[in-house]
Amino acid sequence: MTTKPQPPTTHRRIIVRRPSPRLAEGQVSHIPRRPVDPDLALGQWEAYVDAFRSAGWDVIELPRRDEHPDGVFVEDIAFVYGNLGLVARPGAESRRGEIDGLERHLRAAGLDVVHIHAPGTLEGGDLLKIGTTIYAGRSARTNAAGLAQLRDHVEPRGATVVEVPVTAALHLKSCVTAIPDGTPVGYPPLVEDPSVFPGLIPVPEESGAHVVDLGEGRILVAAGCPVTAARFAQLSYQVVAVDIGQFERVEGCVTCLSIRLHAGID
Ligand code: CIR
Repeated sequence: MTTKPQPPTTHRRIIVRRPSPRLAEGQVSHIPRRPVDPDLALGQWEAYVDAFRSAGWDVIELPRRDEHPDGVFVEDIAFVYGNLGLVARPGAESRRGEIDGLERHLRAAGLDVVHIHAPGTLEGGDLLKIGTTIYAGRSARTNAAGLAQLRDHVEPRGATVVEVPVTAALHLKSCVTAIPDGTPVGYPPLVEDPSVFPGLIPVPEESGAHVVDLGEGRILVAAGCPVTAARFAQLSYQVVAVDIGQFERVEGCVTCLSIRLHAGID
């Protein structure tokens, strides 16, 4: 693993999309379907976005696409590496239309845009970026052709792609993310091959494996992983916890509600 920094983005921005009133109809693959309260979800989403604003991030809001129940989970439709914006091709057919119009917004954010094409499928939730290493989950949503196209786009830009099998959860980032110093954190029952991740910190709560680097020593985690949050605080991180319970009901986590444009761990 190398932590050589990528070309810096000048400031921190997130791309988000307001949740659809049909969020309850979103895909669920590894958990039983449960009801979702759309009003509560909207309030949780607003608090999530506010956590970034409070940490100094600018917010780019994509147009609403209420016909897409999973449209709020924008992490899955793009991947950003330096100045490259990769438009994904979701493995879930119900999510394919979510990419419509995305290229324009990525270009407006100053990115060079490329696309994943059929037969490739790839979802951003399967990509974990630590310095110039991109851990790439091969999952039910991201296939070999998608990963080959990813390599073609990022390796000439200096990245190393490390393929990781993912069968126990939806995406790689459902199992493993990383804290800002580049150390991976994972929930052991879901990490199929821990040897892939040097120095992996095991965490005792599933949602504790989902960390967003907010910058300047701050990290965003979901409420509901207090033991893990206390551990991160001991490592001197300032932990910001947000309740995203309504999104967890449709297998979302704290990473998947935004695309981060920054130079940090992602
Ligand atoms: C899906 O199954 O596609 C959505 N219900 C949840 C997507 C969550 N994405 C993520 O964690 N990156």
